[in-house]
Amino acid sequence: MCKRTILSLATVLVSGGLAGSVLAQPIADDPAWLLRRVVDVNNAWSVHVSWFDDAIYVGRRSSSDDGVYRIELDNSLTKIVSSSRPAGVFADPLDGDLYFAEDYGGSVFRWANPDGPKETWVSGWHSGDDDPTGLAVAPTTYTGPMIMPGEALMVDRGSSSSDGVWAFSLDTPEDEWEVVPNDSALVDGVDIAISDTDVFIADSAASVIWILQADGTLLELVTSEPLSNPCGITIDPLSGDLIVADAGDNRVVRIDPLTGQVTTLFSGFLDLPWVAVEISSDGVDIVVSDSTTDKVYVFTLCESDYYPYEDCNDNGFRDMCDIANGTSEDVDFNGVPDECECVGDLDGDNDCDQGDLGQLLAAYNQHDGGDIDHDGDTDQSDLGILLYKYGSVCD
Ligand SMILES: [Ca+2]
Ligand SMILES: [Ca+2]
Ligand SMILES: [Ca+2]
Ligand SMILES: [Ca+2]
Repeated sequence: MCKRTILSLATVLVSGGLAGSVLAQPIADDPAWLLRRVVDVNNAWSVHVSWFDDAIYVGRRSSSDDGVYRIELDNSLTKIVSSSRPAGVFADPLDGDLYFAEDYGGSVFRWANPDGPKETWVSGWHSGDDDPTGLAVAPTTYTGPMIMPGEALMVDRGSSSSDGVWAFSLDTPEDEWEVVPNDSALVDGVDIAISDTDVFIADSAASVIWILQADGTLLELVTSEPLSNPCGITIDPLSGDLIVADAGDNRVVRIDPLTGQVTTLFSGFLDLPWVAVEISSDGVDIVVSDSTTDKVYVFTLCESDYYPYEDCNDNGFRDMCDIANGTSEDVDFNGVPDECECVGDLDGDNDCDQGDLGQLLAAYNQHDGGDIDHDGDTDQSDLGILLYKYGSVCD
């Protein structure tokens, strides 16, 4: 099946789950990706995917229930900690402690994983008003300028006062030092990302991605096309590319940091806030928040180039996408496309026939000897699957 067909199926699938919604859905312009999950989050603001345990966090802002929330697998929200208008959020990849910025109050806080409490981690950066916004931690493999692996950076957007970039320790509170001073080229830095070799800053008002230099100055990343209000930035761990939320054009783009080549990944958002985009440690999930649709979107990498062992039917797409978009059936709900297994073959002779039916009926309401749908019992649902597959012979 061609990529275009897969994409349109995916669009139908996601739209179908949102019947009655009057708000437009974003789309994956890049056919390697699929919009897999849509989560309702009132006043969704900054997002983060923990590299400690893969949990998705979202800051809710300008609501009566501001705070940092975890999005559970069933799309429900668990409030982790109250926070007044949270900006950037990240989890320490080594222990899962949460750090989050409050730009109005001017401090960065820590919530020790898993039970807290909320404690002021760094306050009083500049003299006067501070506006900490985006946060990032240097990976253990970091060899770039200004900080050491495991140390963090904060970009202060300044608003009407001093701006800049500050480093801080994740081990010791109130241990911060200035990295980019107020008189730099920064206009309105709102998010920051750290690769193995470089630090990148999304400057929304300047419409520029800056690269931090070893002397604390900033070099513009020249891009193949203009950006319009870059408000979120993260780094694809698979390719090393920058993933940037470009709020002016309501899209998320991929940027090659070596060539500046820009390609659109996703588009059709309504309002991308600060720190609107993050990526999982395995590079297969990109999470995007939209503060007008009140949604968090999870896009999943479907092309199997980086994960060929997740493509049992060898069609070039990860099997979870084949199942999600309807390319493959998974009537036994085991996450494996049914063409890759022999569904209903209880007696192991590579078909689904009378022998299997007999085994199922012998186990019916007794034990799990006929449990085809993997829910621990042998019942009507298993019988239905067997009858659906009855007569099939596997390769
Ligand atoms: Ca596949
Ligand atoms: Ca299956
Ligand atoms: Ca059989
Ligand atoms: Ca069952």
